[in-house]
Amino acid sequence: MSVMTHGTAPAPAPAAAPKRTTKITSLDLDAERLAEDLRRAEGFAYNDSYSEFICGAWRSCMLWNRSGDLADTRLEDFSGPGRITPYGAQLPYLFEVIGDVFQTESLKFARLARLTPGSVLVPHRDYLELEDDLIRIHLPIQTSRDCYSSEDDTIYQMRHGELWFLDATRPHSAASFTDRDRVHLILDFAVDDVSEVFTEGFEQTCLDLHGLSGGEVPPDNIVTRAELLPGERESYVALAGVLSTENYEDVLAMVIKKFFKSELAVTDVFGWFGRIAEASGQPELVARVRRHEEHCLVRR
Ligand code: YCP
Ligand code: CO
Repeated sequence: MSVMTHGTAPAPAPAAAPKRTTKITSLDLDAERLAEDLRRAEGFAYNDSYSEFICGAWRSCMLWNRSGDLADTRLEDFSGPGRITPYGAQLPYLFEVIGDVFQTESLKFARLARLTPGSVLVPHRDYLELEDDLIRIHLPIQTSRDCYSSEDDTIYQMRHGELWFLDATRPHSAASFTDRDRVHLILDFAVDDVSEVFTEGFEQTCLDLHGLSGGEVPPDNIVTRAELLPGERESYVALAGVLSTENYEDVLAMVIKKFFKSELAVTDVFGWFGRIAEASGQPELVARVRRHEEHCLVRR
């Protein structure tokens, strides 16, 4: 029976726990069963949706989505639970892990994402095109010490088997400097707080949820970068001399790679790239950079 009476102000909602990117725990993955799923997933057809956020290739396939149809490759608003796709059903081990760890009633999307060697993501914010933000979980299932992630101005590493909550509403990026695909399982849940995504069994055995809200990237996962040297920015701005429509993505990739290796702020990525475009004297490229920046970080 409802205790709400007409004219009574609703009780104030409890203050939402801060959402900060956090390592939740390390999963003890079964190497053989995971390898079997990864082998099967090598044969999947991946799509290039979201190529505007990529220099190189970040290819994904849906394991769970609105329709259960592999052709629905983008995040979208919908009500009710997500449905497993034929690819999701072909990965018995990952299916089991997902079911053991998460309350799948609120799971909207599950994807496998392959970041190919040498590729980088353009700093971007997710969910801008959706009505509501989702709760994003990452599980790296094939990665290396030469793969990096970023949030705001922090560079960090998500290591194999670590379960992460990502605040995908903040500017974030990734880079692969290795020679094989980085593969992550990426999950999106329609809940308000990350503490709501886990099964009770998992919470009891694996989690101290008190440490979770208000968490942050553990110092051990943070990567330190080289100090920016005098003259380096100018050397990059000199790429204005070669910038063209055809190598737009290549020059942007160079700036993003510099961000992962030297102490730039994330705002410097489009800052430096915009400066390169301006110095090139090509107004159409300046406008393209501004549109691109807005699409990635402000609105779409
Ligand atoms: C997403 N972030 O999660 C986006 C697009 C790169 C990563 C592609 O949908
Ligand atoms: Co993203």
